[in-house]
Amino acid sequence: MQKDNIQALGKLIATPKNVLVIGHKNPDGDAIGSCMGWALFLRSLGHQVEVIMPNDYPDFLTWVPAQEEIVLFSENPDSVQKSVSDSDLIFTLDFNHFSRLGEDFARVLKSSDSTFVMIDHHEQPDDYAEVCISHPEYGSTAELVFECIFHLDMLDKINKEVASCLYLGIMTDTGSFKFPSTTARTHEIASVLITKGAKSSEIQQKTFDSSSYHRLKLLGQAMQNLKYLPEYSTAYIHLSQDEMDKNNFQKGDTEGFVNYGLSIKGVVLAAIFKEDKNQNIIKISFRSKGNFDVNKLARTHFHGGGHINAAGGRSDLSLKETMEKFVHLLDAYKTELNAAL
Ligand SMILES: [Mn+2]
Repeated sequence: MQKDNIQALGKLIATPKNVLVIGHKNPDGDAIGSCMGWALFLRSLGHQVEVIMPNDYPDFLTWVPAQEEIVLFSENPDSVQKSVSDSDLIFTLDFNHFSRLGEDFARVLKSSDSTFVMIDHHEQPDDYAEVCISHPEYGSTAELVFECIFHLDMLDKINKEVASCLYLGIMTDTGSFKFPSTTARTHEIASVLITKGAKSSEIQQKTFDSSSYHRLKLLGQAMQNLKYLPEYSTAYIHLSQDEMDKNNFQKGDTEGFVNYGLSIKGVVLAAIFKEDKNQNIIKISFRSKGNFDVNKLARTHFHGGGHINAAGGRSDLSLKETMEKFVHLLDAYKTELNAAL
């Protein structure tokens, strides 16, 4: 972490300000955890803080401390617009490009003359932030938030609530400390957070063991649709709109499904293709093992991006055509795929 970034950050938060903390569209555990953790920390320093998300988040995150005060742009565009113009300082967490907010919200931020600070762990950050704390080598934004507080020498400000939020972000973005981005330092940080009051087992339970009956039925359908291509070390799943409707699909229900493909022995690349008839697109998530770069794959072929081992994208083709395109592409990556492990 760069010293001058921390100094600049320290200066910005040294006096009470009107602060917004903003996460990305379709917020996940890291977006909610890092934003709420950072917001509660800032509030303890005397700042006026509002947390804004572009749209709603899944039910399994409704246990998060103070999440009930999150303002959704999708439901309150006017009040958010006012908050943005009244703000002195805007933190954007867990994303690095306004396009991750959706068009309308992005426009509001583009026209703001607030000071922006980015804290994020995705590849290729945009240049809108005065202070840009961008570290793709980190497993989660929540871990980066912890490092900021650590380098600011303010660990004493981490109470049970802040600790629980940050633990959530680290836990969800590292697949419960499984992904390669998990380091000795990650465990060290988790240990500090537990000491500060985060209840590891309880947080795991509240986050992961909160499935609905319908979600498990949908997982069953997804597993029925699982395809395995050993010659490309690849497995993929699809869900049609019809299959999701039949199983009463709720936001967040397919979270983690893609990892089942990756759990097959020898599989290096896994994908899930979900039909979205509302937006008339196919939503795609990619996961990989080893050094096979799904960020590059998603950026080059599916209008997306993310990290080396986890990325997302979309396609305007039909579900069937999208999967055909994907399978067709694999040939060009065959050597890379079979050498990644
Ligand atoms: Mn993240």
